[in-house]
Amino acid sequence: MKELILLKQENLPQLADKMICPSYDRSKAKAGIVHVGVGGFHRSHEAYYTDALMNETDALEWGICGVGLREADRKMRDILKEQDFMYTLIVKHPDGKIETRVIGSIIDFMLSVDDPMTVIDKMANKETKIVSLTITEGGYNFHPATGEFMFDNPDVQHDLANPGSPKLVFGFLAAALRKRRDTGLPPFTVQSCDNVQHNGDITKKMLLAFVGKQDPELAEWIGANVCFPNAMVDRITPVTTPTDVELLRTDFGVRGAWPVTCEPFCQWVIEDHFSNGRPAWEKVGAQFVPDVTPYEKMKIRLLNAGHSVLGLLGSIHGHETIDGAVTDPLFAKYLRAFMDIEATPVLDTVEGIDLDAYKDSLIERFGNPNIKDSLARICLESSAKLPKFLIATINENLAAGGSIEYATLVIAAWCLYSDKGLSRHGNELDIVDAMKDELHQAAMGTEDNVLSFLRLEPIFGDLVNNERFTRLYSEMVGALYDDPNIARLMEKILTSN
Ligand code: CS2
Repeated sequence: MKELILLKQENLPQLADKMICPSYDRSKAKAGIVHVGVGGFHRSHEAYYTDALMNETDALEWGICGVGLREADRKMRDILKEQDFMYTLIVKHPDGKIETRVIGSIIDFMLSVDDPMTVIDKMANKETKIVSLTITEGGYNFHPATGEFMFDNPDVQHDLANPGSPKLVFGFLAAALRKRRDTGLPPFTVQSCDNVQHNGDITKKMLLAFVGKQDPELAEWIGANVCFPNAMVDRITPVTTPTDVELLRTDFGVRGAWPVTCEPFCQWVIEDHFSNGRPAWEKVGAQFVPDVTPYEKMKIRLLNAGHSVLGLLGSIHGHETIDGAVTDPLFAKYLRAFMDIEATPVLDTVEGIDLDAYKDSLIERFGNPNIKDSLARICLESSAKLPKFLIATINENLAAGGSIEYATLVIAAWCLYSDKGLSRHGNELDIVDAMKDELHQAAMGTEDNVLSFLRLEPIFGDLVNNERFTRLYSEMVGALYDDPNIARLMEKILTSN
């Protein structure tokens, strides 16, 4: 067997015969961006755009230093370090075509759990112009129903008491911005890349709440000087599987641990206000717009919510992947009806975007048979996702007198999922959620009190007091607990609308 080529800087000339590789001089790159949360999505999205830009324009001042705030990030750091911080991006087209490229934009990686001060110093370094974040929906630490910063989080308490050795992102941003102010450096931009509506505004609000408690003068300076552009980010990025690592070996003769796979589609719409310069990402496909609001709402309420609809209903039905679910005619019909009847009426118009075409394209993207996006990934951390993806749509439809059937069945399914954790065939579902125990406890109470699940106030706010919603929800939960045949209920909703 031919020897495998290791993914390393020194092997780039050999690798370049097999796939697109960085053509820029990585040794001259500087970390203009410090990125917190280097998972699959950052690697298929911001790091990809930045690599493309460095290839095209030699923008060497915009390299990325990755930061991991959790012990769980050690594995990624170790693997990337071993590969001189490079990895392979495997783009899988629906027709089976595969494109691979080595991404070289990440040039360093720090773990704050080892030494928080090095991370603070890196963010406070003159070269750093942007601190970007992919910290997941839950990482923003706001109460889903009230939108306020949750000070009772023990890590927040720790960070307030220990400004020099924080654990959470807000503690790091505060310490680094303080240092920059005190040394007379301009602030960096704080750029959120998560699926949270108004992600920049929310980041600002959370940071100011935290810093306001710790150091009101600094909060004032941040409020007046730091930019937090809102952005819509999009690229479906499933969990990497051993088959992907194997594909690199067998089809390309490359040994690279932890490649990232994704769909060909990629979108990034960003508000153009930055505190300290920015990469010309528009040269490689990003869009800069004055107001991202309509784009982000459209994406979260159609794509992400659509994922959750397929994820929860599909898990109970016994589907395992998004393409498996969306190629089931009943699920495809239900998804489209949810989008048309419940999600679309509460969207704002997006100039230049044909919503019908956008929805068609979503269904096509979900159907990509080579992505194999697992429903387990879609359903993980549902407690942080559903309030923003789906419950917001229910609330807006309740206020406007719109339809709520399609989404309500998803909440009823979520209750059964959290209670029993089983598919219709009795297979155990792998539930990963920071609130898993609370969800389970509340759902378990359903047989005694049908509204028990809805009493999780941090998730549902005061929905439990809405008569129209609770009436419908009670009926659906009752029917589902009698017979967990979700398809029957989906059909019933479809025929009555
Ligand atoms: C998914 C997203 O996490 C989820 O539930 O909907 O990860 C989705 O795949 C991305 O936002 C696509 O851009």
